[in-house]
Amino acid sequence: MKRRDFIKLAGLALAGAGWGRATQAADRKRPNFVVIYADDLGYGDLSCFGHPTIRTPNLDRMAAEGAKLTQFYSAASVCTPSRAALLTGRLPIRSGMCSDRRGVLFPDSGGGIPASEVTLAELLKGAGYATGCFGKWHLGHLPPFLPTNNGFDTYLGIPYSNDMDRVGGAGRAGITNPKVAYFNVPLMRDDKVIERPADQTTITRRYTEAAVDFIQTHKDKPFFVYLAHNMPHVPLFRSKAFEDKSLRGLYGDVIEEIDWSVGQVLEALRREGLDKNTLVLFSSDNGPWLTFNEHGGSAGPLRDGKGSTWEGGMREPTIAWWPGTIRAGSLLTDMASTLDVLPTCAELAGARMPEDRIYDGASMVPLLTGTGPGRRNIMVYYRGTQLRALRKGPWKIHLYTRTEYRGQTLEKHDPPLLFNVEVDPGEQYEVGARHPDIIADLLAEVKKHQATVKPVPSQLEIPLPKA
Ligand SMILES: [Ca+2]
Repeated sequence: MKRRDFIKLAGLALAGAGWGRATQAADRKRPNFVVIYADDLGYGDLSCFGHPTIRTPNLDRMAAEGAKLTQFYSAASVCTPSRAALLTGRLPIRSGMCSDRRGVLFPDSGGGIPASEVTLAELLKGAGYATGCFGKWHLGHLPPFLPTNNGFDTYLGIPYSNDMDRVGGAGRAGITNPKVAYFNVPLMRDDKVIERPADQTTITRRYTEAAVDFIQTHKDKPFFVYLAHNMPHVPLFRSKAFEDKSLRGLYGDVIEEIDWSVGQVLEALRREGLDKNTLVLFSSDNGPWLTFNEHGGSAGPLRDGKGSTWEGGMREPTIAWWPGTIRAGSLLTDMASTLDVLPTCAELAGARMPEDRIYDGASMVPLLTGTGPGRRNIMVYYRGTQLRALRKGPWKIHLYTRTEYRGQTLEKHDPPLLFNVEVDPGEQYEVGARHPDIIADLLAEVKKHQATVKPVPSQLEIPLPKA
């Protein structure tokens, strides 16, 4: 089904369900959604997740008023597939938004999110929501793939990573030392470039102001805000007000500005009286970029980071906030994933999910509202198109491992490595020899999952069309 037809159909379905001419009173009953997505933030980089020197009072308050999710996964360990999974509710292998040759989309990429995918924004727009995207997109920078052609009413942001379009300074020093290189990345409003290079020192602040402005403008109807910061992906930038403030140095400054941003958004919701009717979710697209040493973050107790299918690559520091609905101070240890966000929002918005495709998640409404357990018992860990690990309950097998970005070779494990990631979240103690039955059970789950996968052409390998 084409997207536009889907939006029309979704609108009709809603009309049938009584939402079509929803009064403002009825509309107010449907919650707003705000998804705040950091870039390369590690599991251990917030005070409320144990960082000893980074101060995040706003996120700490958000967690105290809401719920901390300690076993929440991104569906990939790098940017493009992770974002595709969040916005489609489907594993990137189903949409072609992953590749073994190129981990993510680049400025010389000609592909992007396929028109056949139904994004969360399209689903909610079809249900009458106002939709705004502020920040990093990374699902294709050519016109058909931009946010405003994928369900968002408006967009302000850098369409890919902030270390792309580099001018000068080869190698790592070129990324971490602003004196030797700069990044000629565009800042776009809707489908137009409005600034190039984007001034990244003010980027976190400007995304925040745009998101707050959108909330104020759309306070009388349901809205979806996707605030996807470009930070703390290297190169690191922060505004004047945050320079040299954090005990953690430059990286800490950057996180503390993101924390300020979260405070601004939550304060805007309180000010407009929307706090009791808005679900806010904070998470990160993948783990810390460890190869950048002190410019990269920390996965805390978890093993490894960005690019890896060890826990530190994909388990993210996640907070859900909805005063009056999510019990304040909850600690939710059930497994969940960005793949569950679309089904959650669909249920709460009364939007019907398309039935012609496989979804890889389930609604988190019971978990978040305390009315039932989490519905996720299995998580699969892909790198590109390769399934490298699978978790079922507390058990995780690794079929392949590789510490990414450090020149290690891929290791195949036969029999697979086995860890109990609840007893041993740091994946330090391999226990396969003691549990051949558990390995056999998880291998059966691998087979079952793989039988559902029909690989599609990779969007990440399509070159830019010649001008
Ligand atoms: Ca990332």
